[in-house]
Amino acid sequence: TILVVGAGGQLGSELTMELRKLYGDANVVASDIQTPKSEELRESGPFETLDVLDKNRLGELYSKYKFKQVYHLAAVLSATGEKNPKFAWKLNMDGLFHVLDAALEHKVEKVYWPSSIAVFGPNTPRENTPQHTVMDPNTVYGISKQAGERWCEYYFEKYGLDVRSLRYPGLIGYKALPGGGTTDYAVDIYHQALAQKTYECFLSENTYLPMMYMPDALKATLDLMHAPAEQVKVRSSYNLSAMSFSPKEITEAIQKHIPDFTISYKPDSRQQIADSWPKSIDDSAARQDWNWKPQFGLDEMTEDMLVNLKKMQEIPA
Ligand code: VAH
Repeated sequence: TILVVGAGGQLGSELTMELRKLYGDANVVASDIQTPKSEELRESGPFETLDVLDKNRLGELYSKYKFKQVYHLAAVLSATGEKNPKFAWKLNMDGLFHVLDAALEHKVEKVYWPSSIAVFGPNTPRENTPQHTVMDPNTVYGISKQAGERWCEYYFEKYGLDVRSLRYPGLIGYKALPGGGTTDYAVDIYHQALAQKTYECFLSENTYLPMMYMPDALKATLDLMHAPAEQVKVRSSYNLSAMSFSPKEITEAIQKHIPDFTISYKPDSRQQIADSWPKSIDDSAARQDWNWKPQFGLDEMTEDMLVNLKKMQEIPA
């Protein structure tokens, strides 16, 4: 069986459904601190409440289900983390330690833990950011991801735990809303374009950020987890990339479908976070080690997002 921690989140809810398709509904236990809103997630397979800070509860679940793999996706993201730095550090770090220690104790075969482009900071080269480079993250979320990468590599080197990780760019999907990140504008904009044909963007028009459509993120995660262990040479976390765009460019892509869509700009505190992150990422290590290759660019994603969001709006909630 597989455990997904944080299964109710933007990535967790889609990854859980993908894993259930692959391994069978009954073999993928979804867990989160609260019952997920998505009925599909609740109805399609086992769900357990789990606060990842509750080590005993985690142990109970490991003993009950004897997990072979664990996907630990529970975290406080960048923007939310800045509002509550100490809690963000505690949840992101203690949550990771609980999952790693339980995985060792219960002989879990593979652990997945997501990192992020947020591990890079103001002094990191911002174009084609290398796999190994200067990293001076200045958000608590980024600091916790950098520390988390160090610990994942340590558990692999020192204890032989097969833990794998990807530095996700901003993730965009239509099935679940994002949870308090700086890249969330790129999801909100599609909803607003359909709902009211205008969007007030919290980042400035030329803020370039690395982004990825959810199907590519799911494929990368499963490709990495299915690769033979000896091919997984990076045990901190792999750079991963699909595209980079600015609010101006995603607006132009949407206007090809909704010509009278308009955008206005009202940068807020998230602008500083975005300005500390890379504009583009060099993911050649992932391409070499386990044949990573993205499928979706901005136009393909925009078409797919609008078509599917329209369909979801037509089906009464
Ligand atoms: C965030 N969506 O904005 C997340 C992600 C690269 C960004 O880590 O915090």
